[in-house]
Amino acid sequence: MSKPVVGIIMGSQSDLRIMKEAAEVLDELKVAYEVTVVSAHRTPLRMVEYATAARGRGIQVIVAGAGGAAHLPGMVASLTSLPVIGVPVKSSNSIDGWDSVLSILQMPAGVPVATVALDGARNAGILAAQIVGAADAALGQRIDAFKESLKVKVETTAKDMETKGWRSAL
Ligand code: RP5
Repeated sequence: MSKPVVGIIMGSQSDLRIMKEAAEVLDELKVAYEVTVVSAHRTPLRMVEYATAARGRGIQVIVAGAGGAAHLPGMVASLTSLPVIGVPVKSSNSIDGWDSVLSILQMPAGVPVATVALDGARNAGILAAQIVGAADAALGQRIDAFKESLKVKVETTAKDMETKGWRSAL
């Protein structure tokens, strides 16, 4: 396995059921990553250590997921010049998910976090791959092929629906 270029972190082990989707799509796209738990509230010094050391270890993008009072992505973004993608997680302590969406989305000027949809870890993984792929032609080609497969899937479904009737698509 080559050196990780994407760091996937989450506030709690309980976020893994969602955050694994970022890892799974990075596997599909053959992008090396690492996965760990870093809690902004329970392990603040570990968060500082992780965020400040990540670039030096070769990480190019951080995907950070958290639920409830979701401070991890924003705080990590405040500590590093690496791009940070935030995943709001609907967790056991979420009111309805909006709490973590807004915590991650509404960052102050100067400290951006690229926020994906609630529980949108798969998109976070794809976006991380696209960021790395901007300067990696081979990865860029794999992402193009991935996007092409999405197109073919929709076109095949549409054709089946049109020719075999909508019931065939249920
Ligand atoms: C957040 O609190 C975590 O990111 C998680 O989504 C949520 C609940 O954590 P646990 O109580 O399940 O550890 O900080």
